[in-house]
Amino acid sequence: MERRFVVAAAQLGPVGREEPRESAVARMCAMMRQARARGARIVTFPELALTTFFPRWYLDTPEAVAPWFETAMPNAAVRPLFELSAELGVAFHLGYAERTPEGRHFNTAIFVEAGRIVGKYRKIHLPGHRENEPWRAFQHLEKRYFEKGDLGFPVFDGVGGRLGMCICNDRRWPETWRMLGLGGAELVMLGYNTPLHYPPAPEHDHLQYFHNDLSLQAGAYQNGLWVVAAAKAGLEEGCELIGGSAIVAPTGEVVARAATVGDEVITAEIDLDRCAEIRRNIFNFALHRQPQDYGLITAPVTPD
Ligand code: ING
Repeated sequence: MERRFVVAAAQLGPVGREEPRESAVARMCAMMRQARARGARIVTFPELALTTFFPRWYLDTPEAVAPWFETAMPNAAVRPLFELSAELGVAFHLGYAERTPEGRHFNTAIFVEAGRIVGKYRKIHLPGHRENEPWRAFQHLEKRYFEKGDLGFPVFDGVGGRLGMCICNDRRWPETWRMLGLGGAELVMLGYNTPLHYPPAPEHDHLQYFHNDLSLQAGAYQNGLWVVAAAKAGLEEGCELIGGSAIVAPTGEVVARAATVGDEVITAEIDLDRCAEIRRNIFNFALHRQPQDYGLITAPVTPD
């Protein structure tokens, strides 16, 4: 399969608390058509793309939490996206809240090609907190609603290359990118829901777009891989989420960027063989890495 092709990030504007999944899916189908019209072979949708970002609220009963999770994938609400993907020949990444048959809960992303799930990832770096913290303008209770992912950082074959995924906060951790790079990923897809306001350090609010770029560009450059990142953006249930969806080259250059905080498709032609410019030279892991000196990186976490 051709190693040069067009990729797309489909940024979603706000998804309201009462907005049915079918509505979010219809918006994503419209963007998949737009992406296809521009020749895209892959489209990346955001984290938790089917619903509003519910971890912003303290939900204190299982009955209040359950409606936010998918108990099957695909399911009736999402099937139109799978069918359109197969019809158009466009593969896609989708983030959603997963409840397993055993009753475990994960912040999950899948990669679908030709109507089949060929890759799955469960978020490992869960930000925020576990208990209600009323001092905050809004909560960030991912540690309450999700378990840490248990699938590692998979790298899998797709659209003629080696693909990987991560989710939102994962992008801030260099270990995420290095694991995917060591796994041979040439293209990493991710979604995010990032509030502009960060209650523990409001003096950093003005840096949220910068930190998004910094994380994506460093991850791409230091591991010689392409990055396609899609935001859920805009004023969602009173919480301003950043946009800044972007496509980043293995050199760290941003080659496409969203200009709005609404539904917006961005595209770029990428060449997977360009990863070699970095992976054969400056970040040639076999030649230059010194893992015997990095012991602290995988030492068990010691409480502060
Ligand atoms: N959201 C945010 C993120 O890591 C956050 C949480 C926001 C952390 C701002 C630090 C600063 O982008 C998710 N969903 O991880």
